[in-house]
Amino acid sequence: MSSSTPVSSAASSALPTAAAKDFPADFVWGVATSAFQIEGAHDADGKGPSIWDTFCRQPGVIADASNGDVACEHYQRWEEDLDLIKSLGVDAYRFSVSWPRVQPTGQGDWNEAGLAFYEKLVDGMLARGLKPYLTLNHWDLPQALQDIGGWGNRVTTERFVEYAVGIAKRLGGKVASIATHNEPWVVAQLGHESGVFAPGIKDRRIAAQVSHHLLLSHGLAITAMRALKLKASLGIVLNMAPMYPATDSDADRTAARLEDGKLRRWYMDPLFEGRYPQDVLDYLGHDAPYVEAGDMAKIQVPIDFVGINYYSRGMISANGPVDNKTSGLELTDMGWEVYPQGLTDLLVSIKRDYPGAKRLYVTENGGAFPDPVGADGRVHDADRTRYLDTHIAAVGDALAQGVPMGGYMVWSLLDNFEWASGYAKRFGIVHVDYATQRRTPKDSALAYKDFVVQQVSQRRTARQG
Ligand code: IFM
Repeated sequence: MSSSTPVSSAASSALPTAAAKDFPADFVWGVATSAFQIEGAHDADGKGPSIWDTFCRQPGVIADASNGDVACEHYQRWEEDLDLIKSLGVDAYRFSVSWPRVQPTGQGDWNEAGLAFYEKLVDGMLARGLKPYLTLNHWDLPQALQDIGGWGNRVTTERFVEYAVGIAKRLGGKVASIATHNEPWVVAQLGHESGVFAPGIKDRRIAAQVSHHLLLSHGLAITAMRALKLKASLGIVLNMAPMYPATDSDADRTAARLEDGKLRRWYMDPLFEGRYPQDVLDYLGHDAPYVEAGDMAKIQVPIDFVGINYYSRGMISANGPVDNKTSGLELTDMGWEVYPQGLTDLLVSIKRDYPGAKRLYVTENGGAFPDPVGADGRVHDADRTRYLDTHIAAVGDALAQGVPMGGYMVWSLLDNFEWASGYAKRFGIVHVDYATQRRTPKDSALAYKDFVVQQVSQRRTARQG
């Protein structure tokens, strides 16, 4: 029996600020998740362990000492979850493939049961009229590859190309889009410099090398997948935040510029200009990555889109990031400032700085807020609804300034495993009761649905007119 409530129409009005903006008829509305955060079934049907399976077993690294073993049981409940997505009225579902589910050791033999799962999932989307947006690497590297150095070992770039081509051959004729990596900055920085994410390495030199290997593997995989002449569009997803100087002083401006360099230009410059930014290379000094002749050209291959994951801004002084609590802005449960203007500023800056980036999507945007289920059995998440309203409106403002936006996806469809924060932080527009796995659409889901339905009906009317 299904344990989710399908999304009916919102009693509340839709998203009023967003509804006042203009979105083009082909704009894609979606919701997003990732494999490790929702699937569970960590060792089912031949799946191999990922670095996150291993990492979660280290004491003290996950806030609530949890792991991804069960998560949202999406591996078992995928049909019900696709029905839920369909009932939201959206065009697209962004999901990721777990590499160790389809290739347990990250090389050689494929796991047919794992491939069949994603094939069913994609066919299920198509049967429901949903466009599949696939991400290849949302952080769950096969542990067997970590055992030989993981992303710090150049060999992993070759393994990634094999994986990408295998998935592209199997699913590339059905999916609308394939992104190579999700947020390579997180993998490099949080996984290898601060070590708060898997694989838990704390070494700036390795982190820089990892970022280079991620970019190189991206370029190599794009070239290899391009040769297959897929109908899917090909790109990458980056996390970004505009970095504002705390004051107009030269010192603060230089510090903000460097932070922007480390987060945004370090990835965008190689992708679109074929070089690393000099100020960041200078900052890294001896820790700068080893780059073989020809690597930068391999990275700078044409892509169809850049996905941008936006949550908040950075406010930077010469002494480091300014404490979020001092700004007076609303903070999410992650302690991140709610700052929709930052999304417009960021998107406009990308259009200005990277004219080669022809198509942009917001591939993640949303907020964690503590949402208890009310006595009426509903989740009245007015904070999240407001967050979505103002951020979608911010995308509308970017469109009005000529930014080539292709779509917007809410992070996340479901409450899920929020990495080092465990299950304590809830990003979903659908509440998950982890004891029963019951899914309850929050008010934000109802409002998003109403908004999207309105957009789609305007689209139809425009076509008929
Ligand atoms: O949950 C993550 C997601 O996996 C990647 N982007 C940021 C989200 C919220 O932290």
